Amino acid sequence: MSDVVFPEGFVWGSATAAYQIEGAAKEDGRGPSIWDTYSHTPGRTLNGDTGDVAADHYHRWADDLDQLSALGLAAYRFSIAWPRVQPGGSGALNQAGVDFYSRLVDRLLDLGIRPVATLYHWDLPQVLEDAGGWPARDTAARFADYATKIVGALGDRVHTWTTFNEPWCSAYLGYASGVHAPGRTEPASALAAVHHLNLAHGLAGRVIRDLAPAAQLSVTLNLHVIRPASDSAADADAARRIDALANRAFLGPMLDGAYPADLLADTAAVTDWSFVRDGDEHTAAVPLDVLGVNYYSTTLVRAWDGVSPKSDSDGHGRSAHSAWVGSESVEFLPQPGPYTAMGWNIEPAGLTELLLRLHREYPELPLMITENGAAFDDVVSPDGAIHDDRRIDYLRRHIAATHEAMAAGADVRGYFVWSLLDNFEWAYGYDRRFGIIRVDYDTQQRTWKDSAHWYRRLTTTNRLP
Ligand code: PNW
Repeated sequence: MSDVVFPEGFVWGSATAAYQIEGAAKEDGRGPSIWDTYSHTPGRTLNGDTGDVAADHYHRWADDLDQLSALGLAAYRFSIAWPRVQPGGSGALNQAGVDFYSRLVDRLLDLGIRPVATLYHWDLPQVLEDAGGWPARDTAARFADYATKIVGALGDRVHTWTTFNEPWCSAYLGYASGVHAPGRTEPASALAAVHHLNLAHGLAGRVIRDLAPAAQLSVTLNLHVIRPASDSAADADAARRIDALANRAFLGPMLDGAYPADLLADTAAVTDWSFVRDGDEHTAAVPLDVLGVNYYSTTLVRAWDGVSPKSDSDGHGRSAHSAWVGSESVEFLPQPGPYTAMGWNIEPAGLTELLLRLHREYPELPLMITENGAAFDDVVSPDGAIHDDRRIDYLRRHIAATHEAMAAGADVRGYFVWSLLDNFEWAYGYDRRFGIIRVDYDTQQRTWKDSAHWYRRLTTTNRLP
C-alpha cells in the first residue's frame, strides 16, 4: 500500500455512548430508561447483562478522558443520557446529572479535545415509553424540550451537536423486531417511530440553530450499503425497497424535506402514514453542517420466490419478527466472510461506496465517520498484552477506504473509532468487545490493546501505519 496521508486538520476521535459505559444507573437522581427496563427483563440480553455498572465511566470519567489525551485524539464523541439530566422526560433538569456532563466537557476543553455531544443514543426515559414512546407524537415535543434545556446548559462550551444516533435502530429494532428496547413488535408503530424521530430531529435541530447559531449541527445515521444478489430486475427492486426503508426513510425528510414516494407505496398495507402532518417534512429538513456516518458492514438481498426456505441474515439479531417492515418479499442472504465476532462481514469497499454515494447525492454536505470498528474475541497474553491484529487490520482497511473516497472527491472531515472502551454491546451484553482499550469487568482496569497503540501512531502522524 502506498503512503496514505490525511490532510492537516482531519479530525481523529473515538466514540462511546452513555448507557454502554456509564453505569451508576441509580445515582444522583438518574431515572430509568427503556434500556434499564429491557436489560432487566429476563431473556432480553445475552447472559442477562445490564448497564447497571458497565465500564463505571460515571466514576472513572477523568481517567478515561486522560486516555483520550494519551491517544492523541482531537475530538471525543459521547452521548448525554436523557434520563440522567431530565429523569421525568419533562420539566426542570436534574442539576446533578447536568453537572456530570458539565465537568466532562470542561475537562475535555482543558485537554484540548473537542466535545461532540449526541443528545440521544437510545436511552429514552421510561416514563416517555409508558406514554407511548417514539410511536407517539408527543415524544418529539419532549425531545425538543430536553434539547432546549441541555443546549442551554452546555451550549456555551459544546460546539458540535448531534441530535440522534442511528434512528434506524431506535425505530425498527426497538418497535418492529424487538431486539432492542423497548422490545415491541408492531410494524405500524415502527414506521410511526421513524416519523417522530425525523420530526424530533427537526424540532431539536431548529432549537439548536436558534440557541447556538455558531454550533455545528449533525445527525448520525447507520446507512446501509445494499447489494442485490443478481442483476435481475426483481433483485434490483428488492434492493430498492430496503434502501427506502433503511436509508431514504431518514435521508428523505432530513435532507430533502420529503418522504420518498416508493417508501409510502411499499408500506401502504402496514400504515397510511396519517401521522405525517402538513409541515412535518419541512421541519425535519433543518439545514445540517455535517452528516455523521456509522459504518460496519454490507447487506445482500434478493427477491424471495415465496416458496424456498427463506434465509434471514440481515445481521440485526434473531427475532421471529422482521425489522424490515412490509418487506416479506425480500430475502437477506448470508455473505462471504471474513466476519467479525458480531457475524458481520468485513467489506471496506462498502464504506468507499457509501461515502461516494453521499457525495454524489449531497455534494454540499460534509461527512464525518462517527463510528467504525469491530468486535473480536480478544485474547489477553500471559504478559497482559492484547495482540488484536484483526482489529488493526479492520481499522487500517476501513481508514484506507475512507481515504480512497476522499481522493475521489468525498468531503470527509473526520473519523471516530468505535469504541474507546469495551462496553455494554446492547443485546449482546459484555460478550462482544469493540474497544481499542480493554476493560476488565472484575477490576475495571483499562489496558491498551495493540490497536490503541496503532491508532495513536495514526492520530499523531496523520499517516496510516
Ligand atoms: C451501533 N444492527 O449499533 C451503535 O451506534 C453502537 O452503540 C453499537 O455499540 C455499535 O454500532 C456496534 O454494534 C448498532 O443490528 C447495533 O445492524 C446494531 C446494528 C447496527 C448498529
